[in-house]
Amino acid sequence: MDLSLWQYQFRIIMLGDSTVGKSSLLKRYTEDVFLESINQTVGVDFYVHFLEVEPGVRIKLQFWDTAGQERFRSVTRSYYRNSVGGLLVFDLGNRASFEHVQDWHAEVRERVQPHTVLFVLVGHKSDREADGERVVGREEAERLAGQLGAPYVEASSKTGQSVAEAFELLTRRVYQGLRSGEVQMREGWDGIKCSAPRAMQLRPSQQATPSKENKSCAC
Ligand SMILES: Nc1nc2c(ncn2[C@@H]2O[C@H](COP(=O)(O)OP(=O)(O)OP(=O)(O)O)[C@@H](O)[C@H]2O)c(=O)[nH]1
Ligand SMILES: [Mg+2]
Repeated sequence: MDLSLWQYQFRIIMLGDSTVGKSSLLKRYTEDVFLESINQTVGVDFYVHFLEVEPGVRIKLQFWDTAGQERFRSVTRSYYRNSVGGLLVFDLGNRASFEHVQDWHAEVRERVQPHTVLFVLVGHKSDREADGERVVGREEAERLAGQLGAPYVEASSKTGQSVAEAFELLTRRVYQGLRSGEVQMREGWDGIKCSAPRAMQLRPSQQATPSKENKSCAC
């Protein structure tokens, strides 16, 4: 498979308190590994992954893995504006990380104006439930997700449970948002980019009748 072929690039930002497992989620999703001992993120790290959202439509996902620690906030904030998707992560065994989700959400929403960011809420480290370490219930997490207008997924990077589901849900949500006009490509904003020539290589039928989203490509 030629990974250089993609039609859309989505920039996705990882959000949540330090130690909730943002980097671990990305490592599991992009490399299928889990590390008990993993370095704290310093500033922002960068990951890439490709996903086919429907036959012939390949998305390049560019992930910005932000440091949850407050001392890096001035650096991480500068990445909010050019994101189209956000994975809001909390630890099911850490009440404070759940209570801070609304702050992360509000801060990103405020800074990304006038653009739109679509979110998925992730209750992470679901494997800890087996050890009686869950302190956030599914119902209250679903309630919060409802208030934020985001789907909710419980996942574990340790076991791999629902990790791909969380990322794919967010990617499909952005893709649907793009098709429906909920999110739009704009000059001077890097949340979404497109690669029209490659789209034509992948879907020759679109050369004759370009789809709505290809027509609006700025590239
Ligand atoms: N039990 C369990 N532990 C996890 C899971 N995911 C991550 N961890 C552990 O949680 C700790 C923190 O994980 P990180 O991925 O570094 O957390 P982070 O959110 O990236 O932290 P910052 O970079 O400081 O913002 C590490 O010790 C991981 O091994 C999981 O699904 N289950
Ligand atoms: Mg990290």
